Amino acid sequence: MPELKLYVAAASAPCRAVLLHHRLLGEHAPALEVVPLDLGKGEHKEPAILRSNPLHTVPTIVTAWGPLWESRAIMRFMESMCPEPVGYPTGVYFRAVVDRLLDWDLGTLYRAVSGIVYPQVFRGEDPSTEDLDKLNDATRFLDQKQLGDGRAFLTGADWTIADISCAMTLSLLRLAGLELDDVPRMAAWQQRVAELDVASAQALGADPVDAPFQAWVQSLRTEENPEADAAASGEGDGERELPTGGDEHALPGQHSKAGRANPEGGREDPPNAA
Ligand SMILES: N[C@@H](CCC(=O)N[C@@H](CS)C(=O)NCC(=O)O)C(=O)O
Repeated sequence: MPELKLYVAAASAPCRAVLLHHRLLGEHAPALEVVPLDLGKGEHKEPAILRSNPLHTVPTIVTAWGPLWESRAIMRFMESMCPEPVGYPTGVYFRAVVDRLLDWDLGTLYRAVSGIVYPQVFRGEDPSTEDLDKLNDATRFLDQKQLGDGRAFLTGADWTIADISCAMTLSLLRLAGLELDDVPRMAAWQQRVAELDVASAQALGADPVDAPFQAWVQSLRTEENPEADAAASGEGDGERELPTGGDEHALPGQHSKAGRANPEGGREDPPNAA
């Protein structure tokens, strides 16, 4: 019997963050029932969901103690449910640096990314120079400051929930077909997070968490260029709504043993986590 019930829209960035994080918890992961919602059909506004989350956002998780929403809070909660934290360090400073990145993601990176992507995808508006400057400031910070010393992940050799959250936020740029120049370290780090997704999916015999999002990106490309992409993508219905994915993207009751990229790496304060 799963201890936790997680409502998701499978292509949503914060939902993918929570789903990928749960997979990466591996054998430590609390049992989870994943319930896909179709936002296009308003399923997130059904009375049962509103009773759990009056703000009707996904991801929302229902726990033995009560409901919880906000992806970053859910990931911290999941870490607390594990016998030992996996992607949330124990060292007080190291943990605070992860919290700092999560706060920066929510307050700065996500705003910079969504300020460009959503007007473009949903209203066909081109980004302003100011919007692009904000995005460039954020991504250059990641590339040059956070990853500038050649570390594999944002705070060191191992992934943390800050990597998952920031990478999922940045994935939204793919909706706008926006590829950034001059951020090679950031691009390589994004690839590392993508590889965590692929490896944990393979361990489960499941699709990567990215798959429904990839399908959404592909459907937008098909709308823009139906002839070129028809064969590759199948049909697009012209609706620009967040797809929900289907049951095939729900997590099975097993957990990946893929775990952290560097399982031998420490969780205590390292000298250079900032
Ligand atoms: N900051 C929240 C964002 C949650 C959010 O806005 N989710 C969107 C999907 S990406 C949603 O639920 N939209 C439907 C609604 O707001 O009614 C998080 O990280 O969980």
